Amino acid sequence: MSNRKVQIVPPEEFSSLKLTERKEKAAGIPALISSMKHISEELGIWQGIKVLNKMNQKDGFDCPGCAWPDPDGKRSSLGEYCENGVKAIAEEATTKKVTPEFLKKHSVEEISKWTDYAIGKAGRITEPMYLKESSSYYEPISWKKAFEIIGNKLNNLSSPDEAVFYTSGRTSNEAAYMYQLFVRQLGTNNLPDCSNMCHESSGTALSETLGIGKGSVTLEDLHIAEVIVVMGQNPGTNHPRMLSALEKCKENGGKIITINPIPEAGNNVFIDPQNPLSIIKGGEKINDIFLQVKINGDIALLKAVLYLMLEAETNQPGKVFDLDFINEHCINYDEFINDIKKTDFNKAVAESGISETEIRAFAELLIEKKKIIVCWAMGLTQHKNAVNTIREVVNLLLVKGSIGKPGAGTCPVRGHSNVQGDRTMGIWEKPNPDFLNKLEEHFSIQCPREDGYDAVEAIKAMNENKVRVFMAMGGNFISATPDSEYTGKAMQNCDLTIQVSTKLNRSHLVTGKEALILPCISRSETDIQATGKQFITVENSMGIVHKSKGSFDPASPHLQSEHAIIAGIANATFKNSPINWTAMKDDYNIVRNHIAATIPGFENFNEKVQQPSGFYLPNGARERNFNLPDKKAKFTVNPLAENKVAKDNFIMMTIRTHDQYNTTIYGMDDRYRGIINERRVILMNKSDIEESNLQAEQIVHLTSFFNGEERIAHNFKIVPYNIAKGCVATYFPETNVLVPIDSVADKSNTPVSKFIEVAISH
Ligand SMILES: Nc1nc2c(c(=O)[nH]1)N[C@H]1C(S)=C(S)[C@@H](COP(=O)(O)OP(=O)(O)OC[C@H]3O[C@@H](n4cnc5c(=O)[nH]c(N)nc54)[C@H](O)[C@@H]3O)O[C@H]1N2
Ligand SMILES: Nc1nc2c(c(=O)[nH]1)N[C@H]1C(S)=C(S)[C@@H](COP(=O)(O)OP(=O)(O)OC[C@H]3O[C@@H](n4cnc5c(=O)[nH]c(N)nc54)[C@H](O)[C@@H]3O)O[C@H]1N2
Ligand SMILES: [Mo]
Repeated sequence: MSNRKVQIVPPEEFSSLKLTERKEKAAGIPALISSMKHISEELGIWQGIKVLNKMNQKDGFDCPGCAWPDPDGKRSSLGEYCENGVKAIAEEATTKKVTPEFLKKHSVEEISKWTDYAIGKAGRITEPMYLKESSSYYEPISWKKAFEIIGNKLNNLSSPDEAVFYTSGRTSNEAAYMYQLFVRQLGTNNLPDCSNMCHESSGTALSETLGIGKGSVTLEDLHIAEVIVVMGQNPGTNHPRMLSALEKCKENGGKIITINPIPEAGNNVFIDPQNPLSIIKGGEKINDIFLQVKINGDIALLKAVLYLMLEAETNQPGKVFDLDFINEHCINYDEFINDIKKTDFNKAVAESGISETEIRAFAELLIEKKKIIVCWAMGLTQHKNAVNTIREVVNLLLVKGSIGKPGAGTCPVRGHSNVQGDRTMGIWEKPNPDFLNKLEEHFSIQCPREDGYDAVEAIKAMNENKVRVFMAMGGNFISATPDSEYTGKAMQNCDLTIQVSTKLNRSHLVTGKEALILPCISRSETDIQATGKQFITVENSMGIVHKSKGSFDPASPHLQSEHAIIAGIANATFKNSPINWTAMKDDYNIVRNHIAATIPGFENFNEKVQQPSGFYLPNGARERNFNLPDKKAKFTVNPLAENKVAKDNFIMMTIRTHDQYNTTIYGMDDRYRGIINERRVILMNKSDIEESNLQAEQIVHLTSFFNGEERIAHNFKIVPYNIAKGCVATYFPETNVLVPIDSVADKSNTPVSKFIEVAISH
């Protein structure tokens, strides 16, 4: 165990809270001002504008923010980005630097006492750095030496399964492909990724019911849908460009329903900052119906609505459900209908937390319409019964025949900009055997066949001393994972931890006995290899693969691309390799040729990718050609959720502010929610505050309960908020310390970050 005394959780100290009005409206002039503030602080206004002009353009680079797609046709000359895309790029293109001198001055113990905000603001890492077993200070190391240390350690393991290789979702297709290939050549499937904590529940539910773990809609479908339901998602903050699609849908007469324990800005009114007319008009009202569901009351709500729809269908057969579609394309319909018939309607209404009148209005809308899209994100996926909830979403779409036709379908809105592509490239701890066969045949290697560890399993294995080496291709494993104290100690059991990173974060401080930081170039930067300037590709939330090419000078001349880093490690690990790693690093076209030969849908990759807007990957659900037995989609039976907590306790969800990208804290404000300059807050319903004899802005402590265990986090200020009764919200990652490692979703093993039973004390 590493004996450095580092702090695993962020300091429990306050900034200085100021409360303002909650914003009804998203974007508009305040968004422009906020973006420009971040840009000028991090890289200066002129350089900033130059960078922004290249973002999401056909000849430019893909925004490192979210995975929302770009328009297929003309791109706006004013720029294709949003406020939070600007912050993402400001953070990446910052001129601040973490140099060897910086790390000589500040020990890991010292930095670990800083807030995540302060750690991130230190800037871009400029050189490979090494933390020796006996030292508290990183020192510079050559790339060659760093690769040798890794190669030696890997070659001395008693089994390749003693190494774990994590991926965060920013990694390009080409780098992800090389990474998983390296890991499989080494002999393990230990490839956990951020998906395990994110949309794994969606992938699990969709694969089982529709034969593909991805969404089925395109951007155009959103524009022409009759109804879009947005569940468990905060697009105004996390996918701001989605608001333009919702606005287009409304212009075409569509209705928007949002289902959330809190009314998020932007679900209400959206002002397109790139459209002067929209600014003058004061924006579009986006939302038609807002249903303030209790946390994890979604499955109850869906069942209540399906019950009412079935009633209407029984009265007018064939008028509500699409029986032709059901007969031709689905199985298990009778079982599903029997289950809905048996639903205790009043119980379902009560558990949803929504009034019967509102549920009836929602059902009426669905009864009438034929083209329905459901969008969702973490509010559905991070629950114990997440897979069941998403399967119920699929049931709703199937009865309406709302899959595989224009204006209808599933829309799990992805997080990281290439998280979907990484999976397509084989970053998965449970690989498909056909894919492994292809790799074996194409590369003359032997692939391991046993499933590897996912994120939670990897942490438990570290805790049990079964992992000697942990490597992360991006991300911030320590802060993103549940049960921070447990995870931190587990990580410190490793002999060597390796982080391929752009910016400093807590995972560089809470490490194994030895640690390496391998700094890489970022999306917006030029990548020059032996054969010249390279580009990379990414896959967005709608399965479109397209090019991304950086054009700015790397933050430091010592940086390497993720591809070169993987090739360097592979060359240092394998003596007589049948795979030519150097050729791949010298020319990414060669990587793409390998991808073309081994992954369906990528045939002629190097030609197809030259199309300016990229190309669509095959998607069976989109064509009603379900990749399941008999090519049929499957109805499922899903019980109501168990949402019990002890009397006086609350259900807590951990959410993102408007000023962060996961564990990267851009700033201290949550502007749309009117919470300024403080992250240690707890959002609470006014009547709950009164009934608990608490007060606004009072300082409280939180204890979480699970399976007889307790965890505690101190110092949060109460913010009265319009949140469903019995529910509270805090920010991720400050409260990850309260998320129990064993509290995971059934089947997907995703940490339950949106349903934590807590007691509030003072
Ligand atoms: N600017 C910015 N963009 C991002 C990110 C970021 O941190 N910053 N992160 C990226 C990543 S990796 C991801 S996965 C996505 C995350 O995007 P989101 O899923 O939008 O992110 P969260 O903040 O987790 O918000 C969850 C939403 O679900 C609601 N919710 C919570 N529990 C429930 C529930 O039980 N039922 C319902 N119906 N709603 C619930 C919350 O109130 C909140 O509005 O965004 C991506 N884009
Ligand atoms: N309690 C709670 N926990 C959660 C969640 C939640 O809602 N609640 N959400 C979960 C979700 S949805 C996700 S996706 C995970 C996120 O988990 P991660 O993906 O592990 O975390 P990030 O904060 O996105 O990682 C940020 C770091 O990535 C590095 N980085 C940025 N760009 C690049 C790049 O181009 N290359 C490389 N190599 N590195 C780069 C930087 O060093 C930066 O510090 O967290 C999960 N954890
Ligand atoms: Mo995510």
